[in-house]
Amino acid sequence: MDTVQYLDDHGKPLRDLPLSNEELLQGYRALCRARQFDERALVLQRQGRLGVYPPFRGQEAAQVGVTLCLEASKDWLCPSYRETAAAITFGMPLSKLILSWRADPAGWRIPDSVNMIQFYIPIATQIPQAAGLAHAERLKGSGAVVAAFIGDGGTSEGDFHEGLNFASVFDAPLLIVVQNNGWAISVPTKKQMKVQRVALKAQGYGIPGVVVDGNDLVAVWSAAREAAARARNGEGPTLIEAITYRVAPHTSSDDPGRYRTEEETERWIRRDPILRMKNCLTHLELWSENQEAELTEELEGEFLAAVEEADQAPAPRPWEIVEQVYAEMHADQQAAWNYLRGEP
Ligand SMILES: Cc1ncc(C[n+]2csc(CCOP(=O)(O)OP(=O)(O)O)c2C)c(N)n1
Repeated sequence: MDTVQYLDDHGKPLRDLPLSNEELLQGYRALCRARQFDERALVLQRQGRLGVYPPFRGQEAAQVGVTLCLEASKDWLCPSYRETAAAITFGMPLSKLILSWRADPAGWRIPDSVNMIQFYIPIATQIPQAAGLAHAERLKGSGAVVAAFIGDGGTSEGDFHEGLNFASVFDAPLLIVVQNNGWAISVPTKKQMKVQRVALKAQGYGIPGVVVDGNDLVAVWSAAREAAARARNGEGPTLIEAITYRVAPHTSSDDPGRYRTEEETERWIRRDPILRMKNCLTHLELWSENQEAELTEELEGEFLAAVEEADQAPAPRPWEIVEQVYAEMHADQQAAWNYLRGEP
């Protein structure tokens, strides 16, 4: 299968780009904003100010490129734990995300203006839910699309199959974005599946499957935009496989040195999506080091303000942990909840 690519490994455009200069700049800023959060979040985690954190370094373009095609108050985002970059770009307040990765229930309450479902931790459970959500939007005739993210390992789960089949037969307006980052914790993709490309699995559901260079923001954005247009037009789901790499550990608790080589990681660091995009902008004479310095300062300020806001949030209370779990509680659950609240 061909891989959609617009930038070479150094960021030089290979052909005319399907994005305006404003979009290219918007995309680069969004990438930098995501990385700023990710780098700082790891520092907070090492200081004991976040819980376990799943970094996304290296995967920014695969997430940002898709999310920039969505409207936060109309479309839906169903992210796995790896998609903090998508959540940021979709409009989740940074302070909420900090609280969320602190396991503070206040972070799990998503603002009404952001149509995001909370990060899915059980692998692939987002796919049937996203398919149902997309089907519901189609029945309502809202014109909304749903983007669900999943990793390469997640495509081995039964939920992935059921969700894709359902979405396919009902022409649900769904984008299934598989970030193929080469690893499912310590399991390499070649031990996970016998097909060479995850996108080939789309044929089994009779839907289009597209392979994109996941470290090329322009490629991801344009493929996602086409898929979203098809979905809005009633033409059903598309599977987008974004080839990328998790430069960071699986989570802040992982030691990737135990299962992969430094050479492999170094190779991907040289294809860094942000560096490539910066080189692209520089090549097109759209970006300067002064602008870079200004942006860095702005993003640092934004992050520090978000940490301050999160730090000022009231301490979570024990009963909040189940507050958003049940629409209606069984009598036993209600009794346990009342007990936690200190009520008879
Ligand atoms: C149903 C389920 N099984 C197992 C796990 C434990 N687990 C957490 S992450 C992970 C690997 C997922 O790999 P992949 O889907 O490739 O996503 P990535 O972490 O690379 O983004 C596993 C097995 C889980 N969270 N949920």
